[in-house]
Amino acid sequence: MKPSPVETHPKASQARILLSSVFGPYAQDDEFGSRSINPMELYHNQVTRAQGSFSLRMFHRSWGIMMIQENISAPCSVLDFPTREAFARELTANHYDIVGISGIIVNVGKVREMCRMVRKLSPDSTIIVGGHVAAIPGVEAMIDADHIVRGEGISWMRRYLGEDENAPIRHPAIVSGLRTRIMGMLLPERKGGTAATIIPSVGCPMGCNFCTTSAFFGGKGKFVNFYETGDELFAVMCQIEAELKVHSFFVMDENFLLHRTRAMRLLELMKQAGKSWELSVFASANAIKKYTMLELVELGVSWVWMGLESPHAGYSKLQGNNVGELTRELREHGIRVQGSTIIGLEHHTPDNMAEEIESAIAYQTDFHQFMLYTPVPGTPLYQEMSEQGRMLPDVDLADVHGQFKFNFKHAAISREDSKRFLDWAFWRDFERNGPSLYRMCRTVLQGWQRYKNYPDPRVRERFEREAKKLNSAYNAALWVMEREFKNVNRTVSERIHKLRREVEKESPVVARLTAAVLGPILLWTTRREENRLAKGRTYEPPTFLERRNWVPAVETP
Ligand code: B12
Ligand code: SF4
Repeated sequence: MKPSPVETHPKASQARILLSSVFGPYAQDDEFGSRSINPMELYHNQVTRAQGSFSLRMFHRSWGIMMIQENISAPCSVLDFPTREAFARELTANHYDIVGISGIIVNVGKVREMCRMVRKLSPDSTIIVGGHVAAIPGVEAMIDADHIVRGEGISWMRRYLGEDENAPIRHPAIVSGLRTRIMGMLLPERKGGTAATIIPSVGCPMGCNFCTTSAFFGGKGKFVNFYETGDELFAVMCQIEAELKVHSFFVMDENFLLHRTRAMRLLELMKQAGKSWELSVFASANAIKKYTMLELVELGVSWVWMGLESPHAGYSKLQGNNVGELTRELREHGIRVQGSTIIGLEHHTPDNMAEEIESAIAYQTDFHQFMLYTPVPGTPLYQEMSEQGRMLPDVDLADVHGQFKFNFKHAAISREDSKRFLDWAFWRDFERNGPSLYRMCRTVLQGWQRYKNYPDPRVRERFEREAKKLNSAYNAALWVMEREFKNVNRTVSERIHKLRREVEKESPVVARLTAAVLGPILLWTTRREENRLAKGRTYEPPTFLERRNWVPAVETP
């Protein structure tokens, strides 16, 4: 190991840098730690994975390295989702002084292999590894890197290159999702059609014991703000709105609503400028309760990802909140809710587990993520479990992703049963509540009916935009879901039918016409997709190579 980088790289900002995410393919089982049940997808990995052809499929870029690239002045390439061959090709086609590799804990085997490849193919390069993989205790002995960076990487990299680490953060224009696919249809990618990702901060001060993001950026009471004020955030959002022609933002901040002063200032500026923006946010129940429903609606909050955990678990973010009532109220105001429930908390037993799952499902959230209670290296929970001697010794880190089996000894639930309960939760949610796409349509309709005559034109405009989709493509999708669900759960099929009738009441001609014309096509693509999935079809993200401040290397004679 070279010494810790208090000193700068000898070439400082002249150093040529490659930043890469770990290599694919991802949705397969291999020796480097890819797992077929752990694809490079958000929804299909951990939210809608039991929903077959109705599962929402999409990819997200590696925003950490995109943020670093945007905020340094050195010539820098970002290679995202490479194959091993593409990584090798880039290492040999260009000379890089620094190779930065970004990974999370499950990817440690790939990070190890990439370090090995750099040493072989580009022996003069300095290897820097960052991202959550750096939180593994003893990682230094597992991979051959020169520097392993824990926590926030922009300031570290600026420091290493001798640049001003406190300079304002520039935000790259990031399209939040790509290659979106549902019911066997690849959605067209038109400019402005997909939300932009905005990253106001990293970390979360709530410090829940299992939370790896919170722990990685300092733990309880700590986090790193990229944009402190509503004014700064508003300016960045305006810039990205202009660049990407979006009015919808995926706000990648672990607990956006916790910072009320910033959010309320943002609302004030949005009102002054007449911005009819939509925000998808992560927020804990205690943070949501800091706002009235009207404040949330006016702020454009249209989708909330919130931890439901379990009412009996005692997390401070849930204290004093009736989560069931809150999720219902949000949906009644047109705010889609993505609930997140943990399977295998300390108080769970084989006797109460099914009941706890049933009550979580009874909230009828639009989306529902289930995750195993997982002591992840670097978290207080991991520390505690290790001290109690409860960590299972032979679990491959590639399997510690919360969607397989316990990696610790639970007081009452066996490792095998952990998987059974988890799989059952996904299946039961789908069977009882129907496809998330239907549930989302239901919430959108409630919002539209409630706010279509609201005095603030920004709010009306937002709900109108959503209702337009409901009256067209979504209604055709409802037609298909109603048919297909007849065999799964007749009650759900009838509920979908009722919703479709309501949608058609709002817009009798367009909605009926689209269902009649587009419905049969969608039915065909849905069934074709179902067949493909049954035969084992998986999806992989494309490779990206993007250069910034790039000048071709000067050949030395
Ligand atoms: C978007 C996302 C994804 C995307 C993939 C993105 C991608 N292209 O890799 C999807 C949805 C596909 C995904 C999948 C998974 N994810 Co994910 N994901 C996230 C999420 C929500 C945002 C990441 C992000 O961009 N953050 C903002 C950026 C700015 O922060 P950052 O990435 O941490 O980068 C900063 C530093 O870490 C550092 N840094 C990062 N890279 C590098 C490189 C260098 C060289 C340096 C110096 C520094 C550095 O600098 C950056 C700026 O400060 C995070 C949660 C979170 N809030 O971060 C989880 C998170 C990273 N995912 C996580 C997990 C567990 C998974 C999955 C295993 C799914 C699952 N079952 O939960 C899969 C694995 C997929 C796979 N096969 O590899 C965990 C990681 C846990 C851990 N300790 O390893 C997180 C923290 C969520 C959580 N709290 O559990 N994920
Ligand atoms: S509130 Fe959510 S993001 Fe914050 S520490 Fe708890 S689990 Fe992590």
